[in-house]
Amino acid sequence: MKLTGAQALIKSLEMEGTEVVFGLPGGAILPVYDPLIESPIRHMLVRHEQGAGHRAEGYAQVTGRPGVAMVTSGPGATNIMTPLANAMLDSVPLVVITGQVATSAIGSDAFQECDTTGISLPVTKHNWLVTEAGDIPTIIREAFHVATTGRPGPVLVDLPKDISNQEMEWHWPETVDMPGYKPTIRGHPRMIKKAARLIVEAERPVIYAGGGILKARAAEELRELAELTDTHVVTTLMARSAFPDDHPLALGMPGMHGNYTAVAAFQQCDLLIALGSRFDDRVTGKVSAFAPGARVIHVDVDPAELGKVRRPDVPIVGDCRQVIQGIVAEVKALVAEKPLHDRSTWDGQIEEWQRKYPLRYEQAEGGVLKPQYCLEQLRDLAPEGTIVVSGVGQHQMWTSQYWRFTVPYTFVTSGGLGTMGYAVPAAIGAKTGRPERTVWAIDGDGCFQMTAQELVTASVERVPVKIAILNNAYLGMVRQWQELFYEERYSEVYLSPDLPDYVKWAEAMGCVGFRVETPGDVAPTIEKANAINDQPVVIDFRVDYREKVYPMVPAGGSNDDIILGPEFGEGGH
Ligand SMILES: Cc1ncc(C[n+]2csc(CCOP(=O)(O)OP(=O)(O)O)c2C)c(N)n1
Repeated sequence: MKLTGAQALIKSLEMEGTEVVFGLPGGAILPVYDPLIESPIRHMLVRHEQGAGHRAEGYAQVTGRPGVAMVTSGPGATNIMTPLANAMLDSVPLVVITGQVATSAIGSDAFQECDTTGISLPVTKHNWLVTEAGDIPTIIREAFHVATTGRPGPVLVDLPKDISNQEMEWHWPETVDMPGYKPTIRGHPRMIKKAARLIVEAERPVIYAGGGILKARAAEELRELAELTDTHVVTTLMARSAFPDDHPLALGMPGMHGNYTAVAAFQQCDLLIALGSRFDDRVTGKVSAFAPGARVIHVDVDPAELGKVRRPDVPIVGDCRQVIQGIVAEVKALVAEKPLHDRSTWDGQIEEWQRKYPLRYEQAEGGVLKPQYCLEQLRDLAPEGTIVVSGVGQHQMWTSQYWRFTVPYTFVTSGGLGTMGYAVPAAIGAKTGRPERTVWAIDGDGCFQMTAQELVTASVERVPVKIAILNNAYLGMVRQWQELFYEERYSEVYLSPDLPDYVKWAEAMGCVGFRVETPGDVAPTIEKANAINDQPVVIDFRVDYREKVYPMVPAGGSNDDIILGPEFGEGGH
């Protein structure tokens, strides 16, 4: 069967089970948009290519399937670089197709030409420039394979216009053969045995669960390991929802804005069991002062992570799910002969920290609206299985702190890159992937202004996401740093509470808009929003601009210098 390169591309995407493509056409990708009309693949037309990339990420994060985006050459391609970088740091499987100028024009500064493979090289797991239409099926097969196996990540396929128009003989490769790419999945049995022994013998162990747990679909295994070994679990920002927050062994988020107990448990533990986590600086603070008395077991599918920041005592390269299963089996064998080390003193210490240093804020009745109060109400009124998507800033930290995640894959956020503007498009992508779930985006007013236009698509395509703007009229997180570390010298952080008018803006984009100014209005308005299921909804919560995120470990400082905040009397512990 003869097909054009463009037809072969669409057919290859279909063969890979692609359900939806997020994108925006232009000159160089025009040939591919034509056969898309006949394809069963749904295309969602975005308003900015950044929106296509983040949508694909939101879709991938909640479904576990790769997100697919398609854009044109030049500015279309450069506009999607931020999502690629975001997906690279958060290990999100993405397949991005970019149009390119004709091969004869490459290197001539042609209209809308840019070196897309060059620009994207450091922010993709791999990329391809197609030079023969006949290569398209194999390249697409490989692209999906690389994006979804080992440590997942974004890949890019750059497709010149003449190659899209070139004829080829259709064929579909049954297998992928990439001799240079063979991720290690099964952990080393000797290391797994060693890890199990350390866990059984530890007096003060703690599990440091990272985003890799979710990527490996290992939430069940994590729970089994924690319960079997009576070990508390700290979940990083990227691992929130991987372990139920209502579980007695759950300690919540560590790091710069982690809760006291999670941070202290790391500092005082004698065994740190790092599972799919990467010792990010926002978690460790000053590395030399991090978990000083701990031996470290580090499990990661990416060998480059082992020893990158902290040298592990037991390094295990492998898929978290399989490795945890292996550890569980070994632990069972060991405890059949000798019980776990007594942990009652350690458990008692953890309980004491939890009692003494909970998260705290004060919502005065009828007083200025606190962002944490809005979040608690959103959480308490959310239907079971609600997916929460956040932007980046104070609201993101409060969301992670105050939401109670009980179902895996219900939190979607930009962790590694910290991309403002992520929430609105990622929420639309999440809702597209899980239309049966309620999807709430918790956004900052600054973030919202970066990508709000994507709500036009949400209205047109009937994707009824819900957006809660915690509107503090500032670039709040930056304001917080200027207040604490720059002697309240506020520089370029004021935004205004009512310019733009978020309700009118929402309405102009085909959404329902609400405004909430008092604590008493919070719950009734959320209930109204929850009842709307055929249109996107935006709530503009006018919250206290002075509220700061605590606890806080100042950047570069030791985790021992955690500041609890004014509710505890200013100062450390
Ligand atoms: C694209 C981008 N630009 C700048 C920053 C730096 N930054 C981090 S948080 C923040 C403020 C975010 O403000 P807002 O969305 O209003 O959220 P808030 O912190 O007030 O909750 C800024 C500017 C960033 N993370 N991303």
